[in-house]
Amino acid sequence: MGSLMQAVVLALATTTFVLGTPLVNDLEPGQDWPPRNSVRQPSEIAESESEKVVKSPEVLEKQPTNEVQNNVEDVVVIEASKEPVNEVPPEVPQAEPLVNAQSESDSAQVKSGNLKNEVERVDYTGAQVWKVSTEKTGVKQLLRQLRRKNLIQTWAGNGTYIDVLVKPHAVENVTEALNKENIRYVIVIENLQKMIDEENPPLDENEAELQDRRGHRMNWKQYHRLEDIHGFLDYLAKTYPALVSVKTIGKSHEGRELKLLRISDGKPTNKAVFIDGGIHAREWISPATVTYFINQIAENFDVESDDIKNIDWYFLPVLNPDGYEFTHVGDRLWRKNRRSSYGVRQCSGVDLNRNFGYRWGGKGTSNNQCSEIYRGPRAFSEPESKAISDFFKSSAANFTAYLTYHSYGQYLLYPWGYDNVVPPDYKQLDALGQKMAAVIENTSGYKYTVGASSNTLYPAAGGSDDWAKAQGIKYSYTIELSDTGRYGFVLPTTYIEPVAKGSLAALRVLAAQVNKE
Ligand code: 0X9
Ligand code: ZN
Repeated sequence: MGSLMQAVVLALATTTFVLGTPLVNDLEPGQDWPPRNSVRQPSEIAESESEKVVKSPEVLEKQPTNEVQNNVEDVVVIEASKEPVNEVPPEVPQAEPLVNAQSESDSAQVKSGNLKNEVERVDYTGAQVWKVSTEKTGVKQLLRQLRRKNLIQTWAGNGTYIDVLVKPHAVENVTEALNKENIRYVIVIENLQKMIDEENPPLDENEAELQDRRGHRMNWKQYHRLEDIHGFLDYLAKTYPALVSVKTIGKSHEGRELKLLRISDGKPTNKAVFIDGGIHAREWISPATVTYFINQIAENFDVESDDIKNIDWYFLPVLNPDGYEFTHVGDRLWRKNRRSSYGVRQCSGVDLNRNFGYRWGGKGTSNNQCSEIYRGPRAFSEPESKAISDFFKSSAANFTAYLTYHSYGQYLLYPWGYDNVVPPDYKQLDALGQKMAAVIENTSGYKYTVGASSNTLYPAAGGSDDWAKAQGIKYSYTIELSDTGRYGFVLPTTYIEPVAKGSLAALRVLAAQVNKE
């Protein structure tokens, strides 16, 4: 992993927030989109049908060899130092301080801002991100111990390394522990807070003025607050009423709207594609990429390819709006939604990508509220995931593809995610995935790994991709956008356009396939 071990170079910048636009032009509550010619209702397809799984030779051969990579508990869990809470406390609402779900001993200190209504922000000053080689045996166990002691958090990894957030107070201890076992690592981010501060610089005055004249505040040079994103969706619906419509399909825990935008020229023969982003709050490149698609297709529809025009596009760019907003004002590295922990203040939130109702509760999920992969008390317990399920149930559209955008790692993953098995048509999913990966590499130079989710990453049940596949939506993919760990979740804004361009090229390949189905 020598070449991965580069020195840290940081650019100067500051964080900014921009104002939003008023909400306009939603469909009335309860008012539905005009029905499309329905070919089938995905939700009517029996779950048992989707359970016909085929163990591919590749999958069977590639049983977990790397301890860390293949066990999500060892890859993405960020345990709090508290005793595990295995039972959900009684649902007695009570005021919950707006602080990070980390232990109080956590040295990623919370700056106390005591002004009324001011959210206390988690400060990552001095926290580091290390790329730790997992080639030696026993690394997994050591990392687990360090995590239990609340010295580290684990971010993402593959067969050869894992990215580890080392808390400021723990740098010395963790250095010693790794050195003692001769485990190789490199410091990738020396001061995480500095990187966070520099990630999303404010716009210059000209750009800000331009925004005001455009009628919306979106651009792809910045990461935006929810208000800007929703304002942009409403702007498009108002500007192109014959083509674009916005519907609120539900509300989050904290009452934020789940806005779904449809682009359709109304041809009854159109297939449908559903795309969501922002299921994990801290993965900011995801909503940025999904809104980039929306902009491209809505603003250029007349001159777009037939492959694009012959599809009804459904976009939900921020599926976890509470979490997303919390990453802007509270904790930049928040992952889950913001379900209240009713008294267990460190342990709010459900991992929405463990809450979907297919194989819910299986591998790679946790019943510990404090876990980063807490699956919730039951399938679809969360308003955000439930809204998706309800939408699909009530929609007459002919969904042929479901894409859910995450970060990071540069993976194109198809089902199943719940275990090391693949669906009967996995070869077609793999072939299309490979084509998409090739075009991303040609367009933007980013290399993606294509494979079955559980086998390529780790088993994790209750994911939205598996659920969509189980509803009969043929081309279901989780796309882990850039990068591969240099910046991880804290990807500078200069990456938005190249990442989104590559992803759009892949989307065109998918559209071509959908039109052939
Ligand atoms: O663990 C996840 O939810 C996804 N990775 S992430 O780093 N963005 O959190 C991968 C999900 C893959 N799909 C399933 N396991 N169903
Ligand atoms: Zn994710």
